[in-house]
Amino acid sequence: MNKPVDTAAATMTGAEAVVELLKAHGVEVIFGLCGDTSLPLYDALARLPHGMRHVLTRDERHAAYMADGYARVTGKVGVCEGPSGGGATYLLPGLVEANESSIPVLGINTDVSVSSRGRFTLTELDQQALMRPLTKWNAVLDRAADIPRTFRAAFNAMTTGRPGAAHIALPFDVQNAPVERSEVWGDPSLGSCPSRRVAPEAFHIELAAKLLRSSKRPVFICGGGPVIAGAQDELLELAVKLGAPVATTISGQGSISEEHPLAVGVVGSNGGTVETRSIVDQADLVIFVGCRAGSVTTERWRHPAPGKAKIIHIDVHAETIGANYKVDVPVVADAKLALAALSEALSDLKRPLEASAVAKAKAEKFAKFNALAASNDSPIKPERLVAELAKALDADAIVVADPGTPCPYLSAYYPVRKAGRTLFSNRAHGALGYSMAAAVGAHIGRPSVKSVAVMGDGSFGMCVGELETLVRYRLPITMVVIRNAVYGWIKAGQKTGYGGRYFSVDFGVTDHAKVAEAFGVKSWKVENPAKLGAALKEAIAFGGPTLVDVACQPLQEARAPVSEWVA
Ligand SMILES: Cc1ncc(C[n+]2csc(CCOP(=O)(O)OP(=O)(O)O)c2C)c(N)n1
Repeated sequence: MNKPVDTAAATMTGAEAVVELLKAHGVEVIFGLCGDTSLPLYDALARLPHGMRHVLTRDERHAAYMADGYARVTGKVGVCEGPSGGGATYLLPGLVEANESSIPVLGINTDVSVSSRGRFTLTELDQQALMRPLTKWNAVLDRAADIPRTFRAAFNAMTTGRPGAAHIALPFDVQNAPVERSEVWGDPSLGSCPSRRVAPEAFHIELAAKLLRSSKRPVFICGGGPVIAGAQDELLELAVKLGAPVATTISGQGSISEEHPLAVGVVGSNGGTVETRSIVDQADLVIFVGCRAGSVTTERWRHPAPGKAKIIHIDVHAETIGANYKVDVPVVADAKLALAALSEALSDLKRPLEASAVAKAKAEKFAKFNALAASNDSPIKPERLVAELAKALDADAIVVADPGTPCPYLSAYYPVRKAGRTLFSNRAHGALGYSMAAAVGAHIGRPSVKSVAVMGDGSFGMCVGELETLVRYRLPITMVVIRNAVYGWIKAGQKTGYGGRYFSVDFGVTDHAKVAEAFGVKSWKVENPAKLGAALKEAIAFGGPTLVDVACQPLQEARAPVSEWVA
């Protein structure tokens, strides 16, 4: 029988305080998996009238990826939880991905009692040390009185400055100890990102505006920052004013509609092409916006070539600026405020919308793509799959791409037809097996649109257990599995960089459709390219989880969109 909650009492338990604090920060959903040390927390979730939904997963890794996908499409903090020991080590991959991708995700692991520490207690683990290098902020609670301020600090850290992940370890006895009810309060504005915007310094805006006026061929390269900051309108206004092309990283897709005449598409060694690279090479000024200018985006810091173009770098995280390029003007600020301030400073400027170089680059890029996308070859070419997916999905649909074939091909050629987050990938660590769970989170965050996960068979092997979760909640998510029986991306690297000396990259063929059917997922198996479009459309229209197993050309035999296989 449920134990009644005494709301008149001056204290509540630590576990009850945790539930109240999540609610107070606007949390609507928690993804997680139960354990011995989590029993008080689960009991508080069962008893309190909090209104939050708990999504029970089959693996903590996927609970964290779900929280990540949810946070990416809503801008809200994604929350995941698991028990001590293995629960913490399994939650970790999702937390580190979110943290490095600047996505606000809170991981909570319950823990052995404070009073049991150092006594060879089952599952004891130094969660403080484990999570410290992987999260923006983390704490292990030693006493219940610290619960309220610890949760408030975690939400503050996740949604201010550069967003990131936070982790809290919640010992068993701390969950049962009393907390003053009057201390249990939260600020709901800290529940979404960015909760506090940092304005740029006027001096740097003046300098940047001067440089923009004098430049002849400015080019924007947008990372994840503009989408996280909701700066799409401000970016478009400034780009149009300058007549400047807008390129993006993979995480930056959605900064601008890729159908806009100034939108270049993705640049870099994963999703970029020689044509999109040429636009960067023509620039006399590059404006990095919310972008780390990392190895993939810049093809190992060669495009733009150091010293060739002047650099304006806008980022909310001061340390990012200048980490990779000598910067002419640093602008430490929220992307939305910085771009708006630049537009204001250039309010008199109206350059003609000269987009012929972008149009030429896009035409050349898509001429090559379209020729391959029309191929009736079997196994099916990745280009054909991307084209059929684009035809089957509307502009609002969310597509999550795993590493391997999906990420570079989708980011290069799948048309992001609207500004905002509709296509994404786990670009920080690129761990295989992300897309299925991230699509679950995305669906829960934005249930009115279709969510699709595209994965290789390598990725499928790393997330297959989660199919049961999709069936249990009847989630209308479509999974597309690229069947090629190989870790293709790596085999392609062995081909291009190591003289085709293939070593330990091939594995056996799995009938993914049959596996999925065994879980209760409606499935299709496609070998014939002529049947692919219809299968995708049926799967997408079905009201529950679906999977399409597609026999695809292995990456080492395909024409890659990428310029090289080196990250
Ligand atoms: C957890 C993890 N282990 C290893 C890798 C290294 N890796 C990158 S791509 C890739 C191959 C992907 O194979 P698959 O999912 O079958 O897709 P394909 O490349 O064949 O399209 C591997 C092993 C990784 N990204 N993540």
